[in-house]
Amino acid sequence: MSGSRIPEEILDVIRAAENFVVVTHVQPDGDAVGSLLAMSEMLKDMGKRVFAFLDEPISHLYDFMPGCGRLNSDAEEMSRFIAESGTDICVIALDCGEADRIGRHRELLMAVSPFVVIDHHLSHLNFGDHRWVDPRSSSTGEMVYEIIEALSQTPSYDCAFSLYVAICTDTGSFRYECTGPRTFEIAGKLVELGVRPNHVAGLLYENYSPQRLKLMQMVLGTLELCEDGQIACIHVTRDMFDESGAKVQDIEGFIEYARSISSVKVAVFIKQTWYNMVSASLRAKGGCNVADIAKQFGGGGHRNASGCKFPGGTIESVRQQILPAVIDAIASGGDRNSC
Ligand SMILES: [Mn+2]
Repeated sequence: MSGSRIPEEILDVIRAAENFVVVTHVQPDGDAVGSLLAMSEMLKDMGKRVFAFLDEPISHLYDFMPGCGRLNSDAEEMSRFIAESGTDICVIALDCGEADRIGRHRELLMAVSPFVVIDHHLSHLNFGDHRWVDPRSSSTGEMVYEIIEALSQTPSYDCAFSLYVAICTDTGSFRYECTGPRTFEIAGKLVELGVRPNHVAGLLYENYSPQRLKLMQMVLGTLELCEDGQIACIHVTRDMFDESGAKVQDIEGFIEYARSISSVKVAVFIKQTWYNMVSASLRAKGGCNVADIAKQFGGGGHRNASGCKFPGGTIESVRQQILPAVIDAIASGGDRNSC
């Protein structure tokens, strides 16, 4: 099923403005990078001036994306672009569940008006001037496609490619719950525009370093099951990164292996990415709402995928905090209705 309607004022703002800064969340995933590139591409094709800002240089997992050379992480340059644009400027934040996720330059960006927010996180905390938040959408990429269509634009090949990557990654290759008929309809249109699914799949899933597999071997070696196999817990330590030679971004997708065990309802991945920073990712199967669990620890996300941070924590201290909350959530069954 397709999601909620796009607020008309968002389409009006996009039609009217000449200058745009497009941003997404920190530690950007495929949906974030793909949506950012696709939106920037469409605006450029409409003849607008676009500054596509990424808080940090793009992850090596996504540096194959067409147009990623146009991403700019220079905040001073962005500041100049905003100043030069005067009052004719609009910021579009994509896939950000809350203002904090914009990153270090949040204040500079949020001083700009109009500030448009397009997001699909269930735990979304409202911010900005105009919002379209649709937790039933499979991905922000799907929402960007709807905007392109509502504006009667035709995506270029690069734009279609970016949207396909966004949708493919955020749906776990069309497997997750929010994958609906509209998701396939849009994917079909992107394929008609020239995107080759096998080509994208090769770049996304058969393009890894041996170091990533070495790290995966170590992380899967930490697997522990508890509560009769309903919870799977894995972890990574800073030392494992150093020993394997893998990069922090290489852990993307590891948690899916913990979730793949048939008895598992919630998979927990505790990550010591730096010596003073531990975070946890949660993935659910079935009725358990892990966005609610993450919220208890100041995090957020989707019903089936969420995360939270524990600055200064240790793997063990985080495990001791999180496991009781997961056990409670499984016992209460969770909210089965929302996606
Ligand atoms: Mn997303």
